[in-house]
Amino acid sequence: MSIRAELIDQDPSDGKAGRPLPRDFIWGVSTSSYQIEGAVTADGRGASVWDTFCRKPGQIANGDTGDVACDHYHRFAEDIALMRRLGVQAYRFSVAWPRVLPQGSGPPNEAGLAFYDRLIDGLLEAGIQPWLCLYHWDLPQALQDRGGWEVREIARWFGDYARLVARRYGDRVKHFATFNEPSVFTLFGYGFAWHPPGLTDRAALHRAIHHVNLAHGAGVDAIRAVVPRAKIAAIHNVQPSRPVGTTPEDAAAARLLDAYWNQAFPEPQLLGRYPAELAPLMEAVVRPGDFERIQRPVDWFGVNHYSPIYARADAKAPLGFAWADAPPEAPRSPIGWQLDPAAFRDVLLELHRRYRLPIYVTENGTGAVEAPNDAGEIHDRERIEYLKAYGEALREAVAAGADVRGYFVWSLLDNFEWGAGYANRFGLVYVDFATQRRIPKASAHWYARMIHAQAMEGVQ
Ligand code: IFM
Repeated sequence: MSIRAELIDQDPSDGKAGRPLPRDFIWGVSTSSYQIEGAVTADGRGASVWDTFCRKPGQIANGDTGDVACDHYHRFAEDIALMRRLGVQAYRFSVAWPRVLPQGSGPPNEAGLAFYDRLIDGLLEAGIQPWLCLYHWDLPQALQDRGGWEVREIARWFGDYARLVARRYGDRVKHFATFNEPSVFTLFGYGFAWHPPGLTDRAALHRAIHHVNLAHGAGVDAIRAVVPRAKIAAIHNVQPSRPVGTTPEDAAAARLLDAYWNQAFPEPQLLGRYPAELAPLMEAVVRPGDFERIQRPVDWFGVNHYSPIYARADAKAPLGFAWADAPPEAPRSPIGWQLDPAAFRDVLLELHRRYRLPIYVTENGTGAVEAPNDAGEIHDRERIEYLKAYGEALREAVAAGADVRGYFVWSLLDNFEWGAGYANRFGLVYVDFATQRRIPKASAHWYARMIHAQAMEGVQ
């Protein structure tokens, strides 16, 4: 990418602030299958729960769907070229389970598998490491019809899917993640009805949590058996959970949200137990031997971090608490998410202290409602400021001892932002969804320059 002086900040300390990172620190970008691929009926892909959910009136802003998204399925080579020009060393993407197993289990779809061959080969040719995530929320609808995450059998279905993927790509992919943000798709899908399957059912939520944890263990075992040297993890979203008010009830609500959001998956997966707030609630679904099945050795911790979250006590809500807004005086991003880089630093330090695994930040970034100016450029200064501030927080955490080894911006491209549809843009690269034209934003130029400066520092 040519560095366009008028589009980048001239501060020579951009995002570096003089604190050294490990020499082999990885800079990357992240995406996910349903959010970018489109081509939802191409070449034998089966339906996913998101295809179904998007068709329910009122669920997605503007009635948007992932039917076309960024058409990455057909334009992946152009997207790899964009990454190459950014200078990223790694790309985290997810495999669409229904593209490779249209019914979720049973016969694989060769055309779907071949798509990821092309993607992985293209990345390797471009010198970019493929980091493969098995599950970023697009469950095959056929498995949802058989009970989805509520049935225990899904751990075996997921293990079989993981084995298929590991066998096919394990010769070229070295970094695998089982799940992306399991707490989001379980809590939003079964507690708040904001994601598929659209339920507010506490017992169903607890079944889903436990079966995702069992599936994680089965997935780790399947990948390890096929690719013994693979580096395997799960990716968790971790952000401080805060009470919106000062009452003891709000404090309890924040503790419960913390348990569902930050602990329901890492604690059993890494420490072999549910957190105290959840343990009694999970008793009905946990069977003898389950924690041994769940707590399988992993190699790294994937953390996605955006903003603190807030809870308010609400006795009438299915979970006993409501999702709440940050205080009005809190600094916010253009789409209203609280800005708090110190929280990011503290989360990294706490994860290091608690789990003692190498940490990779697999998502961090900020959303905006954006359009090109008359010159066709996107001057996303707020995103650059965000990336600088959060980059500095990361450096502070590393300087204080956190073992953080990589950072992936969410996201490479503007994409389908779930319930917000295409309104909220998180990309370093702008996507004109009418024409599929890609335009690197000022932040893309900034990120390229920062990665280049880091590389230069490393060779000195
Ligand atoms: O777009 C999402 C992504 O799918 C999961 N993490 C948060 C991002 C921004 O909301």
